[in-house]
Amino acid sequence: MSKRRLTLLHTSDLHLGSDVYPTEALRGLRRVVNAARSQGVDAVLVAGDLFDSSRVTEETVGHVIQEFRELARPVFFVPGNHDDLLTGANGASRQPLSLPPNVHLFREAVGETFTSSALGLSVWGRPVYDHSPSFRPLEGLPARPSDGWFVVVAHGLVMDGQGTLDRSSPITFRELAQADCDYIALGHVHVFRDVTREGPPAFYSGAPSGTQPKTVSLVTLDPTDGVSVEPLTLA
Ligand SMILES: [Mn+2]
Repeated sequence: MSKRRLTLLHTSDLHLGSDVYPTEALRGLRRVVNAARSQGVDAVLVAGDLFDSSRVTEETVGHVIQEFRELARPVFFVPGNHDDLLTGANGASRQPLSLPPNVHLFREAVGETFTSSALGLSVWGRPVYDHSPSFRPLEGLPARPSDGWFVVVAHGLVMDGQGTLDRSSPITFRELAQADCDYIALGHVHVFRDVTREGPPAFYSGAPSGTQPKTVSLVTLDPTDGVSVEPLTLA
């Protein structure tokens, strides 16, 4: 696979089916889909908490799948701690989903890689089955594939790691610095934030709905100019 210029839209924390802001959450999905189209991105990364809980209606799930299908470009989606509908965590019954071929859902507990040879892009993700301090979202990150772009999608809390890691799904700056990839797409914190250290660019995208500024990350992977990341504020 050769490296060519790609643009990716990175989003997270849509919380569809929220009891608190159900309509606003659906508007957030619409903003994301509109932005993906208007920016003409090559692929979409969803860094967890797409759904709010296992109580999401089948209608909402069907709507989300339909929106992703109609995007007609690869969507890479790693479940976060709220996506027990998909992971079956917290005793939720896992809903059998029939996904369109452009939607790649990370299900393997130890993490897995999806590759789009058409894009020259590999994406690794490890779903949150056990939102606890012992779960490490970046644990088991494999070596970079021999060719093409390599992006990581993770849902967790970036911490300095100096004290004890007493928060759930922790990610340390050391882990970010040591990750051998081109971009780390993070979710769990609902505001756009650059957490890059010495390693690859690592960003929280912010959420596309709610009361805080509504953002996604636009990521450009360029063989000549390298990787650049900018927040896109959603109307
Ligand atoms: Mn979360």
